[in-house]
Amino acid sequence: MINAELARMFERVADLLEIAGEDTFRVSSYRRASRTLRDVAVDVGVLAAEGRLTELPGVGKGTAQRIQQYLETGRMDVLEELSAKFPPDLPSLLEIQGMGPKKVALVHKKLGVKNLDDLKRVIASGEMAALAGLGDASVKKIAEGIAFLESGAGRTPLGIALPIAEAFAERVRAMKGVRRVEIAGSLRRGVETIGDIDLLCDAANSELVVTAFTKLEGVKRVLAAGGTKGSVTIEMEAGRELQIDLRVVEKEAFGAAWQYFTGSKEHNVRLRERAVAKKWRLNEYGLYDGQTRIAGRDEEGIYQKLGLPWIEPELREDRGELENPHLEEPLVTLDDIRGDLHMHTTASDGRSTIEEMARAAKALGYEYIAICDHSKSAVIANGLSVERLKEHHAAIRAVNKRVKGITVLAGCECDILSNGTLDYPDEILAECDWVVASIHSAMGPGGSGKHTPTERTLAAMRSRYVSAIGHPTGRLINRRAPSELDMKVVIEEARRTGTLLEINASWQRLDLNDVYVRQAVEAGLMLTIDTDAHHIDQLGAMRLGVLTARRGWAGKKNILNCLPLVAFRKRIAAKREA
Ligand code: DGT
Ligand code: CA
Ligand code: CA
Ligand code: ZN
Repeated sequence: MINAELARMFERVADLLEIAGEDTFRVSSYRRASRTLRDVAVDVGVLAAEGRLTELPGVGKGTAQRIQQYLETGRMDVLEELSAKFPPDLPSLLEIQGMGPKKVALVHKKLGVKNLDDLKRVIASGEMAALAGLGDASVKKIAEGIAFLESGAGRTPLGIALPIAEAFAERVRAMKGVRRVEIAGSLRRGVETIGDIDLLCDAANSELVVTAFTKLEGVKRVLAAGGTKGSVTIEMEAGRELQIDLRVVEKEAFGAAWQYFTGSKEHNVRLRERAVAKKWRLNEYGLYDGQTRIAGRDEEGIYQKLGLPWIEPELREDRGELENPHLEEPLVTLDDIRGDLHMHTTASDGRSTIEEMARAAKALGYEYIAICDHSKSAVIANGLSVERLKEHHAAIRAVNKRVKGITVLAGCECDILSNGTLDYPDEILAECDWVVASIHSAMGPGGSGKHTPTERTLAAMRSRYVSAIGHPTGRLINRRAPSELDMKVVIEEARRTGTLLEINASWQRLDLNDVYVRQAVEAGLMLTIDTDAHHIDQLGAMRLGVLTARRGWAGKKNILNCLPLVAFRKRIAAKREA
């Protein structure tokens, strides 16, 4: 869609302006425009035709003109002029942790660095550390940033891949003669990053479908187009490509194929061993006793013949699901979720109002939400002073009265400062219905001060007013490594103090991750799943958090926001009154 394309272009302009050393006001106006374009559900092309572009938040006259120019001519002067000044791969260096725009400009100017390979070379040769203003420590951090980036290289975050896969599945479903389309692979298992998208399809004429698939709008390259399989790529940000595989399989083998291509490979290996032990064969066409196919039409049949209940895709990682296939209680589902306890509004760095959030959450069927804007030390996020928090809470309570059918709680996301203290005094926290405490600063290994992230987290949990710890490890998928939290200690203290740990469902975070969720669930801990939405469109991220929870074997009883409001309130009060 044109919105996403324009959003990418403005993002690029902002990056290049930063490298060029332009003032931050101009840079952030492009970033704002980019974010708006990403978020709005209406087609910008339609708005432009109606002359209504400037109605969008963050889109002024200048931006509107640039959008118009691009829609009319397919070019954008400002981007072309800036692009001409720098090598094309230079902005991608900004993705490296520790490489800000000043450093990118510096290594480009002084050392002629044009791309990642150049950067690695000047790090290895010591030329970079010798530059004035850069020390060994900062170069070491950048080297670590590169290693981290490369460890996840080429993998697409779940939250980006999922809607793309669903859109393609829908388009294949609409083709003539197509009877069924399903998502398989790591995406079906809800893995946090995706190597490629795998689609399965049952159709009357497989060649026709494969051909039509390779001709879908948005396809960049066709890697394969055979009788039963098509493989294409689509373009992602920074020139990256994402592969989509489509396999057409016969109806009688659909279950076997779905099982096989869902994986994981490790799970499949173990399952095949069970088949071999019975002197059978298991492959993508079915389960065979000699030449006879004894299962394959559906997944249940395969598992059943192998003496197993059907296993949830999110568990298929060979992490004990074959030894202990019977769950005590079903995994949590999106339907079980009754509220969302972490979201921002225009009062701090969000882009929807309290009332918009309340109405959108109500439309999702929620019983309650908590508005949690940033606290005063979060300056770049427009954090609230005590005075502003009080006004904000009054506004939240007014919305709660006005909007019927949902309870809107007045909360905050209180920074955990570098010495482990909280950003608001106790008497202010006591006025909040719900407090998420999060680390947003000095997160590096050991933090920048004397206090480690573990110590800061423990200190926050010991406050009776802290209901939950937000995004506990602070990681950003593919961008920032998790802080070195001693999770065992954190979980134990969470249990002792009655503090919740959050599964932050934002696609950039998914923090806690699946492995830590499992650890918490095994310790009998309760967790929350929250979207940290900054716009009503982001409330839908809840399903990503639910997938992560399911990968950690969490049932409804492990998730606080599956409780009805009254029980939920009791649980919070219990910690305060303990
Ligand atoms: P990805 O794409 O890297 O995120 O991960 P997957 O799990 O989607 O892997 P992919 O796309 O290479 O293959 C899809 C599934 O097909 C995989 O989960 C299991 C199955 N599969 C692929 N290759 C093999 C194999 O060599 N042996 C077995 N047992 N299964 C395989
Ligand atoms: Ca895949
Ligand atoms: Ca694949
Ligand atoms: Zn937040």
